[in-house]
Amino acid sequence: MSNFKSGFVGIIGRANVGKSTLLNTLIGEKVAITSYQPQTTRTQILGVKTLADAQIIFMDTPGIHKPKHALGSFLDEQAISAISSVDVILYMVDSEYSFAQDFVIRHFKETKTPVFLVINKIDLLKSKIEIDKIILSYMDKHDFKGIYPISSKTSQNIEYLLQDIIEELPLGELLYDDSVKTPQTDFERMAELIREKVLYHTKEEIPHSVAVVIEHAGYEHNLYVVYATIVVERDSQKNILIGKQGSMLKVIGSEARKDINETLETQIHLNLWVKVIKDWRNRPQDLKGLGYDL
Ligand SMILES: Nc1nc2c(ncn2[C@@H]2O[C@H](COP(=O)(O)OP(=O)(O)OP(=O)(O)O)[C@@H](O)[C@H]2O)c(=O)[nH]1
Ligand SMILES: [Mg+2]
Repeated sequence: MSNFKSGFVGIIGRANVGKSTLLNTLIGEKVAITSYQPQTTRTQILGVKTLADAQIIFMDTPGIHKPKHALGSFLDEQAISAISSVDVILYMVDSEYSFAQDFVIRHFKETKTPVFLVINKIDLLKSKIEIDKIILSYMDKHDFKGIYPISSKTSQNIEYLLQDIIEELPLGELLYDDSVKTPQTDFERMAELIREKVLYHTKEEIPHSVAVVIEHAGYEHNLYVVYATIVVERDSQKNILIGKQGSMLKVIGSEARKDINETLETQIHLNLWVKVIKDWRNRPQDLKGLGYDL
């Protein structure tokens, strides 16, 4: 009998703790976008890691927060639903604490799934005492299967975490072809990479008000041209995104094209447009059209 193992691992936690960065470090490729802005991830994003003895499917989720609109509730549902369908839960925290986390921990009591407490960003901590303090503050919250101080950025302790995850997985077959790193389509990945550049170049409300749709793509002469629309909620946001004489959109487009070409190992030409759909985050019908499938 084969000893091969396979299974699902959910990465959940508050926004901005580094869940998507961990996913990318584990997979060794940018399968999820990341940013210094909270609420970057908007859907469940799968990353597939195939080793000689196991295949692990990691599920990155949106940061859990107090929902203020339809998109917000959708994000929380995406994160919470991951808990019930995985073999291992990675509950990620960093050096901060908020009551939203107690709300999440309550869900762990309702499941038999092992929960690993993953303390990320230890590269930012000055001493081991600081790590111990965080560990102590979580000890009485739940009977965690293991506690892992890591750095998604420097890869510290990642290998050790990976080995313990494999221990918990059931025996099973390959679920994805061993060459697959993520089941996302190229269009989905391109839209996300464009949104990532918007997040890095805008502030305040704009990052949360943006969605990106790939309208179509195809060869024009010898060039593969991708047409994408950045959707915002207000005219003022559209103006900011376009910038003086189109300067902002130019920077976003140029960085997105470079990253798409590098990440997807392709050669595209990118055509970007900006469009206003008033209040789309509160309209379930529009959410669906923008890739957030309710
Ligand atoms: N110093 C340090 N920074 C990190 C580490 N991991 C992530 N970050 C940074 O933390 C910020 C948030 O990272 P993300 O991976 O986007 O966080 P997330 O938890 O996926 O956030 P949401 O998708 O908004 O829920 C980014 O600026 C990352 O570069 C780490 O181990 N060390
Ligand atoms: Mg994320």
